[in-house]
Amino acid sequence: PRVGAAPLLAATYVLDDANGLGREFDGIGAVSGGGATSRLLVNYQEPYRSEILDYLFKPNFGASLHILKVEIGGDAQSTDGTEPSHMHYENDENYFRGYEWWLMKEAKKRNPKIKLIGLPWAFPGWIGKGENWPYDYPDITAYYIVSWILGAKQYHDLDIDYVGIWNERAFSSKYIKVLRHSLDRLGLWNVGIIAADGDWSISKEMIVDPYLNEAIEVVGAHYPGTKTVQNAILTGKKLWSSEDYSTFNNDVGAGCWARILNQNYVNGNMTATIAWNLVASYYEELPFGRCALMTAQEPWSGHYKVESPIWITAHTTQFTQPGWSYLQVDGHLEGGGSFVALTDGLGNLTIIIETMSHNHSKCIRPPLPNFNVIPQRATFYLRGSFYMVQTLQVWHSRLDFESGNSSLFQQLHPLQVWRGRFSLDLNVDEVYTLTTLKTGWKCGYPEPPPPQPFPSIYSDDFNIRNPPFSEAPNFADQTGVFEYFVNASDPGDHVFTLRQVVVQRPITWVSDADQTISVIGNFKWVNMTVTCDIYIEKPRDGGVFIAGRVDNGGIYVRDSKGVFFWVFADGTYRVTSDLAGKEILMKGLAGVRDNAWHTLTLNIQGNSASGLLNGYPLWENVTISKPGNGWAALGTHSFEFAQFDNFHIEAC
Ligand code: 147
Ligand code: CA
Repeated sequence: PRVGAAPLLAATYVLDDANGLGREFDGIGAVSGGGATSRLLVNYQEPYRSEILDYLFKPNFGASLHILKVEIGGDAQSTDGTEPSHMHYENDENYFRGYEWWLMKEAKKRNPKIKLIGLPWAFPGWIGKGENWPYDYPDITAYYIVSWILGAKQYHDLDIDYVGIWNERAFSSKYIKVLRHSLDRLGLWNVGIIAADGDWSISKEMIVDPYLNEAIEVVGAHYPGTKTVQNAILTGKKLWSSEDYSTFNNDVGAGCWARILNQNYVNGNMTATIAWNLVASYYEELPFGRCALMTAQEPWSGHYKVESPIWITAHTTQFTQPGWSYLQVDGHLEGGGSFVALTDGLGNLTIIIETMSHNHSKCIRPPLPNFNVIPQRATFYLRGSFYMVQTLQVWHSRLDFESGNSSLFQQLHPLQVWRGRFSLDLNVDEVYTLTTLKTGWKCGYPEPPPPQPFPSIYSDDFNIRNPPFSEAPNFADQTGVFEYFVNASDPGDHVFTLRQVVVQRPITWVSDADQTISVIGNFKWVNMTVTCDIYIEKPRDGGVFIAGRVDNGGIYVRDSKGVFFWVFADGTYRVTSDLAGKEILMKGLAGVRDNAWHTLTLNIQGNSASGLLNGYPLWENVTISKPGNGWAALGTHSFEFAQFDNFHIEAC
């Protein structure tokens, strides 16, 4: 009962299963990758790392996700970094690179029923035999993708449930059929194809091509704005929002997420929604910083934050499962907002109501047409098998944009249902879950440590015999892939190093740089000394750099500026203010050659920089104007092998 004036608007809604149910529900999920979005997560110390994973995957705990979608690494830039491929080269196979295998296993450990999806953003160059296109040799591409699925099973005992085509890029009907055929031939009938992870346009081709239609299990669209198209419905397939959200994870992000989780079904018949991205574990200054369900971007401090979208997710995920069914209802509330109702077919009922206002639920895309939401009284009539329901558990969130004191996923007093009828007074910017399930849970862990900047003195000698991951902590590759490497026969100090291993331009998703680069540290650093041992492997025009004040990465990596100190196998050096190497500040002879170790030091103080080779001054008093701050970095002149060792920064 509401205190004070009666609500302006009162309306009734009927929930009835007597005439059958609506579509089958396939779950709520999130994407790791597309790209490198979980990069910093793996280096969290325990217990924080396990806590974060619990908030994401543990059933009846936090987000309790039903679906985990990961990038099939393609050695190329895919938004916030590169992810390594399981096949860098044609005759190469390795299923222990990167962190997606580990993440899938951690998710499965917590929820054995979680559905797994793999999707490539990019492919290693050899797939296209030199062309920037993955469909000229569909058998090769299918072999590459099927290998990833087989490797998941063979080396990690992971059953992949779905596989995609090429994220947000062209699809090929021919390739999709070849992929389906390759999967079937290997007995992978249970792996469903999702297509085409872009707009809905593939549905038009599916309608006129029964073989294509047959090959595809799910039509997946991105950022559909809660709407589908007639052709998609005509395919008769499951419709998913296979990537959505991508909104900064404050309360507006939570509002976006609450609205689309309901309305993707209500307006668009979509039975799964997948958030980009799972957890913001990449440097915040990279593109789309914190556009994730929660934040864990400081492995050096252990600090992380369970943001409000986690609790919005819980409203659906803790009280439904893939395999439940939506009830047939219109789902629009008369005063604005929406509701969905789901059942397990065994008597359980879950109703999720959202009343998100326009300005408090905008997502990053597409633009949101205007609408109004007002306080309202909703009366529900439960009919059919739900007539017998007597009590509903109540979970409530109110996003408060005035005080900032939102109340998130709180359990309220159970609601008594009287002869299949109950009423609820709804305010604006609220989420309610009403459910017969008593399993809901909100508790969590003690506060993690407070935030800390990246340590201003930092070293890595890469001396680790059996590293748990192929990549060294905190290095965030932006073009190319940098891996731990062992020089078994090295007589001296460089048995264990870091090596750049991508030697051919990949089939890219965006414009990777023509150089390779990995960034590290604090974007706010102004003054710094970077030292690193380097080893050029490529004769003649091979070359490497170390850098400071690097100001860009992710999809903008090609435009990175900073202070770059290069040495080349031909014995020359350069200082440039850009990664592309076009803006030369200084150049000369250094005497560096390939296949030998040298030590580079770059010193940036105020508006002046200097460089040392093997501890001796090589150049000095180079004036720098822009940028004023940025990360440290290392990398190579082209897609070429090179090694790095004894990396050291002192910065402020
Ligand atoms: C998506 C990508 O699939 C993700 O990897 C990530 O980059 C995400 C960031 O928001 O964006 O790609 C899109 C890029 C542009 C549009 C839609 C999706 N767009 O302009 O409609
Ligand atoms: Ca070493």
